[in-house]
Amino acid sequence: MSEIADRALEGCQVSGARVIRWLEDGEPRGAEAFRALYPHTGRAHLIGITGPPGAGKSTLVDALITVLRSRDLSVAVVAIDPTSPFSGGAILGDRIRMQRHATDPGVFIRSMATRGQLGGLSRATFEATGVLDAMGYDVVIVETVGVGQDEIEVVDLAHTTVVVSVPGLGDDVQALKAGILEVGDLFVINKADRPGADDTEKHLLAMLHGRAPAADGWEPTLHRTVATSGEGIDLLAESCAAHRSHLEETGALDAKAARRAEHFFLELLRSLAAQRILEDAAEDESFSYLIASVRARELDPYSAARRLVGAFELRIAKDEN
Ligand SMILES: Nc1nc2c(ncn2[C@@H]2O[C@H](COP(=O)(O)OP(=O)(O)OP(=O)(O)O)[C@@H](O)[C@H]2O)c(=O)[nH]1
Ligand SMILES: [Mg+2]
Repeated sequence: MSEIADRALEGCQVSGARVIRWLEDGEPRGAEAFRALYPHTGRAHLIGITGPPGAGKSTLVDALITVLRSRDLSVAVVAIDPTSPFSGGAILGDRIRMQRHATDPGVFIRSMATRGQLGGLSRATFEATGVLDAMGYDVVIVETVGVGQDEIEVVDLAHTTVVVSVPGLGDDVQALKAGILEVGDLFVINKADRPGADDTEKHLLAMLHGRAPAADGWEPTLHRTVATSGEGIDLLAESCAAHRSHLEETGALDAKAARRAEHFFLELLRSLAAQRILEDAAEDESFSYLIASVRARELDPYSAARRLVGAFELRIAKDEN
């Protein structure tokens, strides 16, 4: 087993961070370390937290860390910044907001910029959370801004999904995408110290009422929090733990884990297969001819893609003979 994986398994944060970086960069030694770590995953409680920009998600995570630490649980956080082209703005903000936990060895915070990520957001997140899980963290939190399908997918792949909204903006609840409402297990109205929390709660309840009941029978819970003061965070942490127990008791946890593993496998397969075919095609001058034909509308993209895959299959068959 690779030495670095060994150290990550012992909880070494420097080693864990290095493996995550290798995986992000698509380095083969990242995959090698992951192979050693993977059998040790499956223990952590994975919590996804999402909501509109500025809803107080990072502040909420920071407060949640405090509560979880007081219960002697170790916590890792993956904060995903979907928009910033460089690892600037929001990432720096997250680091500062969670700074007071920086020296606590039971807390590990990673920020991830996902632009240009090979294989997409969910693959990068799966890998990072897998490493953190294997490192032995009791709780692994993923924070994403709830803006796109990718982000919804990421939180949906967690065990427990927390959807954060805020009072004030009348349309805020509507601004939460329908898809996000569907995947939420716990709903939080943060900044409950601001006016309008009652209205937001009414809106949310109405929307949740119209939702199809969860297959595992979980009734979504609604929480009011003031992340900046820690108000309501204890109950939120309790509800997260209750949801995890519910998943365990109903067998839904195993089903979720299976779905997660399959999702990652298929995504990886898609990206590796595409990569392989493209590498193969790059050595062939007919590739640029195909692109030119599509551009000139002499050939449609479907036929071009099929031809490319067909040519790849032919070459494979030839190599085998
Ligand atoms: N009044 C009030 N302000 C809050 C509360 N929670 C967070 N804030 C403030 O809201 C601002 C945004 O907080 P963040 O935690 O960065 O929000 P975020 O959702 O992580 O933001 P992004 O990651 O950029 O989308 C900060 O100035 C916080 O201090 C709250 O409960 N009440
Ligand atoms: Mg944030």
